[in-house]
Amino acid sequence: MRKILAVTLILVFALSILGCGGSSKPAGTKAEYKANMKLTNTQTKDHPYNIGAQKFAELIKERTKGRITITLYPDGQLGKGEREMLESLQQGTIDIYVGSTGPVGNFSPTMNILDIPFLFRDNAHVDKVLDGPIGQQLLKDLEKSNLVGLAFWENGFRNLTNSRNVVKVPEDGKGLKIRVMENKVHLLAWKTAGLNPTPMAWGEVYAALQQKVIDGQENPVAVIYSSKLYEVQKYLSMTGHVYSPAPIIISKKRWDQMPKEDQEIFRKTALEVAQYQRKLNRDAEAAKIKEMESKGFTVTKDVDKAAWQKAMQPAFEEFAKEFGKDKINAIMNTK
Ligand code: EAX
Repeated sequence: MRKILAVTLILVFALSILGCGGSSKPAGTKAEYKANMKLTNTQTKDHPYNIGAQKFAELIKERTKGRITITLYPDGQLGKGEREMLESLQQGTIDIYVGSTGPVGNFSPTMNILDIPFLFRDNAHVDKVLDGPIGQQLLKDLEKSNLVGLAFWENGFRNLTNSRNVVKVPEDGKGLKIRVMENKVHLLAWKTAGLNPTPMAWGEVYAALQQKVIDGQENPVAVIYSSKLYEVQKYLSMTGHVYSPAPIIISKKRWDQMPKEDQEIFRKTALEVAQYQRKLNRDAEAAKIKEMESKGFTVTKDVDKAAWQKAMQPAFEEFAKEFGKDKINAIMNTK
């Protein structure tokens, strides 16, 4: 009996710690609603995700007059990978996520369309699509999975790195064992191009590269630089094969507790920070490449993108079947 009581007390105590701030019922008015929220991502604190997150936390605190505070947990402190983090959002144990769309497609399948290779021409094209009706609908679709999409920040155009040889055309990458995100679009595209892709949570990638369990991986310059992948990789190919948006997503459990006015503040602020965060990411890329080159990283800029597109053609046909040629064209033809 005593044991049961003790266990119950421990459980109640643990739950009260885990339960974080805020009430569980919808708050009646803005003035009553107080919360401390947890915002997480897999990347280091210098990655543009976290710089955007700092700005977001600052503005939210200011605009809610200190009623809502946000604590940042970068560097995978709350989960090894992005899929795991999204599960915690669904359960309501983490409030806010910033990360690639990669694993999001496992929760909200329409999002996978954005991970199709060579879909976007450039940054201006990206902004038009993500901030326009197509992007807004994809964020809306998340709600069916108990996730609320606020805006698209960014990770950036992804590039291939490896430790074996310079890669310009698909033949150079033949059989290369690379880590990909837990995303079936990426998996199929690389397989079709003749590489040997294997899905893995981000938190395991550095060690896997170091121990040569894999030869390579692909990510935007922001990630390659901040996670110091040049220490365990020799070659960077500027393939720019996929653009990785980074939706900022809030748990629907938390969202439904918030008064309308605070929801508005969150949406508006997330969108404002999106402009700031994308710009700082883009402006920093060239200097990061230069710095990595000076550390002995071999950077190949003259990648034959047409050859990669050709090699991935059978995969594109699969994607057209799955997502609809009209939907893919609507993105590609956005001017
Ligand atoms: O979202 O897992 C990945 O490769 C992601 O691009 C990265 O963690 C940032």
